[in-house]
Amino acid sequence: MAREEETRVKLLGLWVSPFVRRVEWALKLKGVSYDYVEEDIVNKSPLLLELNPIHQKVPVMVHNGKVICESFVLLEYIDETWKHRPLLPQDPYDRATARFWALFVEEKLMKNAWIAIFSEGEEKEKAHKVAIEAVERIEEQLKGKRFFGGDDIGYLDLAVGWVSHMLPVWDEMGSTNILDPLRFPSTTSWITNFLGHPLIRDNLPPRDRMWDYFHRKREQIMASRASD
Ligand SMILES: N[C@@H](CCC(=O)N[C@@H](CS)C(=O)NCC(=O)O)C(=O)O
Repeated sequence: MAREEETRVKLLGLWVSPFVRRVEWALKLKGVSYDYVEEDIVNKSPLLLELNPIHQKVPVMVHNGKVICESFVLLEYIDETWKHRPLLPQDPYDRATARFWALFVEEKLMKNAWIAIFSEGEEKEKAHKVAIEAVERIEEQLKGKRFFGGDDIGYLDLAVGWVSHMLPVWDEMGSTNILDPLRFPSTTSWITNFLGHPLIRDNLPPRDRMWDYFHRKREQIMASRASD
């Protein structure tokens, strides 16, 4: 890989963002060096607003002057630009399947696990049920495998990576026990395998800081709901 090309990557991110984290993992797995710029998403910088005027969200990556947004789009861009150590499977059907599950986990598990930590009563029960059903599906995908794609970390592991370190924090905060290790042994083993990878282990948001961050967010959401 040309050194010149390496230095031309800039990533706008937020330390706690699962969307940013998956992009950072991909860059690191590929050995691409990049300049990281931490954003304040409460007071967005003029640079963020200029680079991602449509969604105004991180991650945003700039490569050789070209701007790319949306974490799943970025994972694919990174995989296609730096072709060594592929992240997506080679077979088209396997690629389609990995993309399908990445979207499924985002829509069903991430959304509902988050709702379950600050809601109550029927709303919490409903979100909890959908989240558990999503983990049941993940469990089926992982049976007998170290990682989603087999023996090494790939696209789907990075897409679902937040489940390994963020979901346990949410689970504890919301007393939800979505990741019940007795019910989901394959998912629990995957978490151990994923977190055991040196590149992942060394690139995780600190647990205490995550706790404080989500605790504050949860309080804000609950207060604004109470005043509605
Ligand atoms: N679908 C986007 C989601 C990105 C996203 O929601 N980023 C959050 C940080 S975790 C953000 O920038 N939020 C700012 C806002 O909502 O205004 C992706 O996968 O990149």
